[in-house]
Amino acid sequence: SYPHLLAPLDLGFTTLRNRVLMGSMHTGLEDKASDYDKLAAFFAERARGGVGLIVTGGIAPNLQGWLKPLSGTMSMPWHVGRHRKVTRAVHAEGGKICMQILHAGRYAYQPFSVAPSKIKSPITPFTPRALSSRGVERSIDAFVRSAKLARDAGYDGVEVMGSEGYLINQFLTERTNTRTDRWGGSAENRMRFPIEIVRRTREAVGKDFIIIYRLSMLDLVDNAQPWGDIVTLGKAIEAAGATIINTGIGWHEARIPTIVTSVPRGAFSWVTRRMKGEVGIPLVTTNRINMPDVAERILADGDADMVSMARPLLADPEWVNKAKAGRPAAINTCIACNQACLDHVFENRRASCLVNPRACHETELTITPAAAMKRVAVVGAGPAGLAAATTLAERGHSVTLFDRASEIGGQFNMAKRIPGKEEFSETLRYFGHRLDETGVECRLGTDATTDALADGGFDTVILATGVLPRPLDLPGADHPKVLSYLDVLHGNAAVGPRVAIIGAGGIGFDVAEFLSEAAPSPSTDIARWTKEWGVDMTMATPGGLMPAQPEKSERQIWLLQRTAGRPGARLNKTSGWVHRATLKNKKVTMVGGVGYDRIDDDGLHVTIDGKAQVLAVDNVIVCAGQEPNRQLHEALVARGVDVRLVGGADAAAELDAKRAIDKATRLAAAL
Ligand code: MDE
Ligand code: FAD
Ligand code: SF4
Repeated sequence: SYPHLLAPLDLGFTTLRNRVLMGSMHTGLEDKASDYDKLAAFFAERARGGVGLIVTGGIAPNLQGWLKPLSGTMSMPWHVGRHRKVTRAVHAEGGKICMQILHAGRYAYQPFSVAPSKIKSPITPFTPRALSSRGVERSIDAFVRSAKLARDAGYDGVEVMGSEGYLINQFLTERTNTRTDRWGGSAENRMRFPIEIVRRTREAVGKDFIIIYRLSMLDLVDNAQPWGDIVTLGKAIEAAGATIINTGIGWHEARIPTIVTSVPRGAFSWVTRRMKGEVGIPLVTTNRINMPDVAERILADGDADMVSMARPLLADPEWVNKAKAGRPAAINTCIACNQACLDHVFENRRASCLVNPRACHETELTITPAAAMKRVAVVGAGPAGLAAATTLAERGHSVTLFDRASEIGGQFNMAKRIPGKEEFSETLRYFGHRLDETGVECRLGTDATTDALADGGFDTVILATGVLPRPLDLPGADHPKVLSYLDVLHGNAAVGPRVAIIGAGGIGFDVAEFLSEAAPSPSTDIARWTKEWGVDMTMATPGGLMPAQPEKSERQIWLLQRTAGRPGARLNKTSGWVHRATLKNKKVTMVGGVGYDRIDDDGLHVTIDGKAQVLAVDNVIVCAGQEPNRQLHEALVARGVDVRLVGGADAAAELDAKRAIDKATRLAAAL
C-alpha cells in the first residue's frame, strides 16, 4: 500500500483525491479545434484511471507566445468552447484539470517570437524581438485573460509555466534578460514579471481557483538564477496567491539530461526538498518518477507533497488505480525512451507511447471483444509477439506463443543490459504479467517449425521472429577476433581492452556504452550520476552546474561508420545528444567516412580521409545492421497458412520497438 501517495490533499477550497499530478505534456492535439474530442477522450481515460490532478499541455496566452505557428491558444471567447469538451469529460470521470499557460518566448519556432531581450536561443532558428515596456504589460494581461477564459471553460485552475527556459524563465536570468527598465537589471526587477502574473491572475479569478506555478528550481545552464533568488521568488509567488508550486528542472537548451531513460529514478527530488520549509503551500516534485514505490518513498521522505508524472500516464492511464489496488506489477511502466512522445512533439507529430500505442489515439485504436474466436499462433516473444499475443488473448482469441529462447523478451533482453537502459526490463515484467492475466499459452524453449505451425490447427500464424544480424562482407570477417553484438551482449565472448565497433547506429552506440561503463551503471545511483554529468547538489553555483567528472573507461574504443559525417547524427532527436555526450565523456573515438579494408592478426585495416591505417584492436564488433528473419514465411505461405508478419520480421530498422508494438497491436485489434 502507498499511504502517502494515496492520501487526499486539502487545498482549502477543494480537495485532491491523491498526490498524483499528471504533468503537462504537449500531445499535438491541442492546436486544432477538431482534435478536441480526441483530447477529451485522452484526458477522460486518465481521470477514470484515478489521477488526482491533471495539467493540460501548454496553451499559449497570445500569438507571440506560440511554440510554433497556430499553436493552441486561449485568448478569445471563441476559444472557450473546445476546452469545455475537455473539462466536461474529465469532470464526468470524477477528475480535476488545470490548463497550462505557456508562453514560449525565444523558444518559439515562429517569426513573431518575443523575449525580454533580443538574444537567440541555441536550439531555435528565430531571433526574438525584445518586448517594449508596454509589451511586457500586455504579456501579463494575456496570461491573466487566458486564466479567466480557462475558468469560463470549466477548468479547476491553471498552471503558469515558469520553467524549462520559456518566457518567464527568460525574464529571471541575466543570461537572457539584459533589460534596464523595471523588468531587468536587478534580481528583484527580473522577478517582477512572474510575480505580477500570479498576483493579477489571482485578483482576476477569485479565491476558489487553483493556480499552480511551475518554478524553475534548477536551471542547469550558465549565468542562471542563484538558489537564494529562487527561494525569494518561491516565497513571493506564494504571497502573490499561488495554490501549489510545481518543480521545473533544466532549460530545454541545458546539456544535462533531465528526463531520458539514463537519468536515475527520482534523480531530482532533492531539489524540491531544498524548497520545503521555505514556502507554506504544497510542493510538487518531478522528473523520472515512474513507479508507485519510487513516488511513495519520495513523499514519505518528505521531499514533496505531491509527485508529478507525465509520461508514465501516457504509458498507463490506469496507473493510479493499479497502485490503489495493490497491483504495481500490472503497471505498464514508462521506460523514458522519449521515442513516441517527446521525439514526436519535436518532430511536429502527434504524441503516443512506445509501450502503449493507444496513447493519444483512444478513440481510434480500440481493443474490443472479437466477433468470433480464432486459434492463433504467435511465433517470437519479443516486443511485437508479446503485444500481438496479449492483445489477441484480451479480445478472446485462443493464443499460443512460441519462442525458442527460455525467457520472453527477444532483443529487449539485450537492451536491458545496456547501462542506462535498465528500465527496459520493466516492459518484460509487464508483459509477463499480461500473458498470465490474459491466458496466453506460452511455449518457451520451443523452436516453431513449419510442420508444427501448419498442422497445429491454427487459423492464423503471426510471425514475430525478429531479425538476423547483417553479416560482414570483408576479407578476414571470419577472423577469431571478430564478434557479433549478439556474442557481446549475451555475454558469450570475452572482449579485450582495445575494440573497434563497425557500425554507429543505435546498436553500435549501445555496445560502445556497454563496453565503456561499469556495471551497475551510474543510472542506478543518483550521487554517481550527478558527479558524472556535473550537477552540483550543493547548488553553490547559479544553475547548479559544476565540472563533470565522468568515471573513466577501462577500454580504448573506436566507433566507426561508413557514412561520412558525425556518428550518431541519426539517433533520436531528444536522446541522441545524450548518447553522443556519454561516449565523448568516455573518450570513445567516433569516426565517420571510414572505408573497411580487412581484418587480420594486426587488427582492423581501414582507410580514413584517403589514408590507409591499421587500428590495433583485440576485437572487432560487428553492428552493421539487421535483416528481417522470415525463415518460416515462404514455406507457410506455400502450405496455404494465413501468415502475418510483424516487428523486425516485417521490417528491420534497428531500434524500432515502437513500430513493432504499434503494428502488432493494430493487427491484433483488427483480427
Ligand atoms: P542538438 O543537435 O543537440 O543541438 C543543435 C546545436 O546547438 C548546440 N547547442 C548549444 N550550444 C550552446 N549552448 C547550449 N546550451 C546549446 N544547446 C545546444 C548543439 O551543440 C548543437 O550544435 P552542434 O553540435 O551541431 O554544433 O539538437 P537540436 O537543436 O536538433 O534539438 C535539441 C533539442 C531541442 C531536442 C534538445 O535540446 C532537447 O532534447 N533538450 C532537452 C529537452 C527536455 O528533455 N526537456 C525536459 C522536459 S520536456 C518538456 O518539458 C516539454 C517539451 C515539449 C515541447 S512542446 C511543450 C508544450 O507543452 C517543448 C518544445 C521546446 C522547443 C524548444
Ligand atoms: P525480437 O525482439 O527480435 O524477437 C524475436 C523473437 O523471435 C526472439 O525471441 C527469437 O528467439 C524468436 N524466434 C525467432 N525465430 C523463432 C522460431 N522459429 N521459433 C521460436 N522462436 C523464434 N528498440 C527501441 O525501440 N528502442 C531502444 O532503445 C532499443 N534498444 C535496443 C538495444 C539493443 C542492444 C538491441 C539489440 C535492440 C534494441 N532495440 C531498441 C530494438 C528492439 O529490441 C527491437 O526493435 C524489438 O525487439 C523488435 O521486436 P520483435 O518482436 O520484432 O523481435
Ligand atoms: Fe515513456 Fe517511451 Fe512511452 Fe514516452 S514513449 S511515455 S518515454 S515509454
